[in-house]
Amino acid sequence: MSVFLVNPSDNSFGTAVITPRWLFVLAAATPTSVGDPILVDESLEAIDPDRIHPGDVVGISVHTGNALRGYQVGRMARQRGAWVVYGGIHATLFPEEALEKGAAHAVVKGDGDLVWAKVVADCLGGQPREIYEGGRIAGTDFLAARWDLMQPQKYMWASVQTIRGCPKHCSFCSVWRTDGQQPRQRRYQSVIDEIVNLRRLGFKFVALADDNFYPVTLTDLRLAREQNNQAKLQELTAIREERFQLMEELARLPQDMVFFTQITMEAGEDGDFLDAMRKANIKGALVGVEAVTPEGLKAVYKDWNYSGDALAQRLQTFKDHGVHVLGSFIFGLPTDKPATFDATVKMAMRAGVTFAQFVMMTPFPGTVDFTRWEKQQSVDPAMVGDVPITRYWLIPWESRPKMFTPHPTMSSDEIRDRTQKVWDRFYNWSAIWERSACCPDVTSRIAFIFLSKLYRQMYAGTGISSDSARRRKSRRWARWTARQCKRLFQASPMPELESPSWEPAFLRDDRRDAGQFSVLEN
Ligand code: B12
Ligand code: SF4
Repeated sequence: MSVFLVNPSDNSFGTAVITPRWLFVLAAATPTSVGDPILVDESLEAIDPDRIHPGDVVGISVHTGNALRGYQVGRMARQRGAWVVYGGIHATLFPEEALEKGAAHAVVKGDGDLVWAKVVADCLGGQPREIYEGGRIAGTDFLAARWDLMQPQKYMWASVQTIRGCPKHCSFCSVWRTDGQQPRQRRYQSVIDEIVNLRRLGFKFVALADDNFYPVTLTDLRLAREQNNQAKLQELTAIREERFQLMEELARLPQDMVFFTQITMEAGEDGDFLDAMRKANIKGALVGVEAVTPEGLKAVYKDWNYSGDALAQRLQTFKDHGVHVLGSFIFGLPTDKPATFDATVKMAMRAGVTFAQFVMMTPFPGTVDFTRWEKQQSVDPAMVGDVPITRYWLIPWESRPKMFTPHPTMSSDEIRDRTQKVWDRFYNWSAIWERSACCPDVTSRIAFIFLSKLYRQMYAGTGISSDSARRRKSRRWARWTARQCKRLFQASPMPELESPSWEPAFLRDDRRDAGQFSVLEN
């Protein structure tokens, strides 16, 4: 029998931007007794059903966007006699749905690092449970990924996680509810070992796939001090110190390495942290700006963010410290007006953000926004065919609306149209050319231009090219650009690169094979 791990996707580009980390972590969690698992990333290539045989174990990860495709794969695998197991954020939130629509034998809720070995053993024993609680494991238990099973020539960026959880509570985000508000830091030695491993393979671009790389703000420290809460102060200081330790170690890695992460805007007031990031070669960060007006920020429970001139200044600070910003903006908030679109793109350009994404307000399950919307809909639920709109991920793509929550003054088409125009304006040739001036030489300037166009093509999914001919053409273009970009990201492997030697206390933990683990409650 074989263990398959499948990352479902409707779109296969042959090349992908970032490695889906869960695939390689679950590979590491697979008991050695069953051999290496077979990894299938459908964003590269769709799964071939003939490879699945009776008795195989098929692990499928679903987030809300790929749940429908995931369920298709699961039904196919079960029909072929395999054990079907789901995990990932969507399965954690809707385990019954995976059992019913995805033909699951079992669903893992929460982290899979430690519980997966038990699930595989139970399947092989013929008696899997329906639900497994993977829980929120301690940072010291996070597994390093099995990069030896990756096809390096297929990905531009690798992904390594250094921390899970986020102390904030934004209304549109599920992270603080599923991953918890208590930051769980991985041991920095384990992070560095994994990155060294990736550089040996020829990866110099690594995304730090963290919810929030800056879990302790200066304000948090000040408040703990003012409240004379010594225990809290000690805890926060320890987390912060470990962040700095990690960055010091990153700074010792080969200097051609480039890291990218996700961070809150508050880091903009912490010059020491930004300087440490620059030294660590963390050259860019996704910053959730969300809205450029105070009303918009209040609507998403993010009024600790800046707006207006202060916002432009704050974002500029990142750049001044050598950290490029990928600004993330949301459109479709109840407070948005037609003028908001123009104000947002102008702000993005004025604030000097290097990349930007403009996403349409989507109520993701597990968020405050989703709960509120589901409650509103419970009275007289809107339906698309026989699916309630609050289960929009089950609606086939062709008939799925592009926006789900009605806006008080603008139609969905108007919001989509205006959002698309903002993407076009931010990523027009002359704007990209101007921004590319941040590159040190001609080659990197060309890389920057390609990457900007690819980013726009892959992520501006507001659906304006709704007819299939235009969609096909746009996919062909994205495929071609992705291939060119891949070349720009390639580095020569450094097989001789050595890991620092760590103290003996830092040992590889093999408790997973024994099925023993502890779960944090928070
Ligand atoms: C890094 C990241 C990205 C990166 C990289 C994506 C990639 N290729 O990997 C980028 C920036 C590209 C990205 C894009 C988007 N992302 Co994102 N992303 C993340 C983030 C921060 C970390 C994901 C990660 O790699 N974690 C590390 C791995 C090891 O953890 P994991 O995936 O949770 O897997 C563990 C468990 O879930 C479990 N598990 C997972 N799968 C399986 C399967 C089995 C069988 C088992 C047993 C267990 C199991 O075990 C794993 C190990 O413990 C998460 C936040 C989060 N906390 O999940 C958001 C998150 C997944 N993203 C989210 C969203 C919304 C998006 C976008 C739609 C944003 C946008 N508007 O464009 C796009 C969609 C892109 C796409 N088509 O997939 C949401 C998803 C919400 C939802 N309900 O689906 C999340 C949860 C963040 C949020 N704000 O709520 N993302
Ligand atoms: S959007 Fe970012 S800052 Fe807000 S809760 Fe989610 S991870 Fe934290």
